[in-house]
Amino acid sequence: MGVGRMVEAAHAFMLGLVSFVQTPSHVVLVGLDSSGKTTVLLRLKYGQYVNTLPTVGFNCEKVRAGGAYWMVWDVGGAERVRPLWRPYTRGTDALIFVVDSSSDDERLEEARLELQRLAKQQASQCASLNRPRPPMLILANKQDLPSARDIHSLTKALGLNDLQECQSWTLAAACAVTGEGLDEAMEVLQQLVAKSKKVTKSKNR
Ligand SMILES: Nc1nc2c(ncn2[C@@H]2O[C@H](COP(=O)(O)OP(=O)(O)OP(=O)(O)O)[C@@H](O)[C@H]2O)c(=O)[nH]1
Ligand SMILES: [Mg+2]
Repeated sequence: MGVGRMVEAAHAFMLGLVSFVQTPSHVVLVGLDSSGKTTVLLRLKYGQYVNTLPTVGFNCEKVRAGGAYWMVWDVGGAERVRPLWRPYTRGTDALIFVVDSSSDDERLEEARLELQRLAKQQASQCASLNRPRPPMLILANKQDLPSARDIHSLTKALGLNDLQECQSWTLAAACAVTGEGLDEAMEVLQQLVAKSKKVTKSKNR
């Protein structure tokens, strides 16, 4: 075996070891139907665009993104299955709320209501579990579409500034079809998760 091959094999072994040792953060993808959750999950997993069908039930994959390992749970967003978000998001390390940036006013209002409902649910769940609220990444997906709204307009339409102060959140633009913006968004989320875990640790000391 040449030196190059040996270095490659050692690198692969180390990556495998790190992935085995590092506990991945638990993160749940939520958001309205067709916002692009499963496309995001499969892009993170395979690094390419994969065609999807509406999710019935859930998907789960271990991925590496933004410099960290994640166990990503992807739940259906159709109205009748949204009640399932509650058990999936219980005790999670982080949340990703995916929004179709090209939505019309009515769909954005629906997304705003679901987001506010989720934030409230998290507040009461976390109070009962005596743990801080998990950070939330609001992913402004489908930025490739001509009708996509920018971050500023989405912040307003989704009422993000109305989220309570103790909810740590970030908004990032992305396109799951090309993958643009995804890794950067996951890196910011990872920083928020690390901060939140640090606070929990120091509280428990
Ligand atoms: N143009 C564009 N289309 C996207 C993007 N992300 C997802 N889509 C498309 O949006 C449609 C719905 O994507 P899914 O990933 O299945 O949506 P979902 O949020 O998982 O939907 P449910 O499982 O029903 O909740 C598919 O046709 C995707 O190809 C994007 O960034 N840009
Ligand atoms: Mg889906």
